[in-house]
Amino acid sequence: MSTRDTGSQKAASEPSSPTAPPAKDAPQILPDIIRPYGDTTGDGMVQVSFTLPVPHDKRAEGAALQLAAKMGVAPALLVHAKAMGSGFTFFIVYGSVRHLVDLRDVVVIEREFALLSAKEANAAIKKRLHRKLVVVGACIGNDAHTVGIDAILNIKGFAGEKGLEYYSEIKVVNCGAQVLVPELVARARAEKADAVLVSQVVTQKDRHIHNTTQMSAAFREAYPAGKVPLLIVGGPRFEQGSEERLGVDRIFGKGTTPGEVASYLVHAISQAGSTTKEHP
Ligand code: B12
Repeated sequence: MSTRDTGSQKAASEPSSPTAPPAKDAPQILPDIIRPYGDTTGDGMVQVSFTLPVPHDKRAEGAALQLAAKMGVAPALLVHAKAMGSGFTFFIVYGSVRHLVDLRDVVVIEREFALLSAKEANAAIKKRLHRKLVVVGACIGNDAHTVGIDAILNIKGFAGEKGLEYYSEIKVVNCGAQVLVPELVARARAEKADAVLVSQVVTQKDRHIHNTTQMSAAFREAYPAGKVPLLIVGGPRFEQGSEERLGVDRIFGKGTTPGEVASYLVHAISQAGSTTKEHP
């Protein structure tokens, strides 16, 4: 273990002021190196769950503990084991990890645009486009999870915010669930979409990745260069910062609100480069 780790581990396990609690609005001083908290500060305790493809017996439980040890959870306690059908067992293990987290190495991707009210977004769209901004939304592939895209598009909205249908300067075309990519492209062209909003919730076998790359490739093929609508994808399990790999302009994750999406749309159409994305 490095000197830095040892010192910081000490910092992580010792409260900075054991007697007087910090003043209510005093800035909290965080140590650089931290470990998970279980029963006591810095004890490294974590809880992990997984399924192994073996019937539930003593050997399966030993296998779960072996995996935990190889993951750095040692000593590990098997707190739950349950047969999942005949050939599988679900486990929960609890134990201490040796790993340390260096907060200085954490990269935070900050939102690159200002949050606007619906009124501000409408005014900005009117000023920039002199017409309504058209968004076409869908859940593609065989994904039937429409709650997420509906939360963004439908007037009822999400988390106390109204959806994009509420915005007077946005025309929303919601194509629903299980839309095939060629159908989505055709609809986007017919509606002269400025932005295409796609939802992918099912991630089994990386289906969300495959569907999204297939979708972005189809749009690039169907539109002249520079005329492709903004391609926006959302869902709870996309990797932040993987836009380029997926061929999309923006990814939105868990907890996204309609206001964030509207603000991003305004930001994107206001960018200098967006002049290449004139209404097709
Ligand atoms: C409701 C639900 C269903 C409903 C869906 C009803 C409907 N009309 O949508 C029904 C019962 C149909 C269903 C079916 C299935 N489901 Co289901 N379902 C769920 C559940 C419980 C909630 C999902 C949800 O509504 N979340 C609430 C919304 C608001 O959150 P969200 O989708 O994340 O959306 C937010 C953000 O991600 C983002 N966002 C999402 N999309 C977009 C798009 C854009 C453009 C933007 C900007 C933002 C954005 O904004 C939203 C608001 O913040 C989840 C478990 C869970 N707790 O999440 C499982 C879950 C998603 N389902 C799952 C599975 C496996 C299935 C089935 C395969 C089950 C089966 N064996 O039949 C089928 C698949 C059907 C299909 N063909 O797709 C798994 C997926 C596992 C995986 N990793 O792929 C989950 C995670 C459950 C689990 N733990 O196993 N399901």
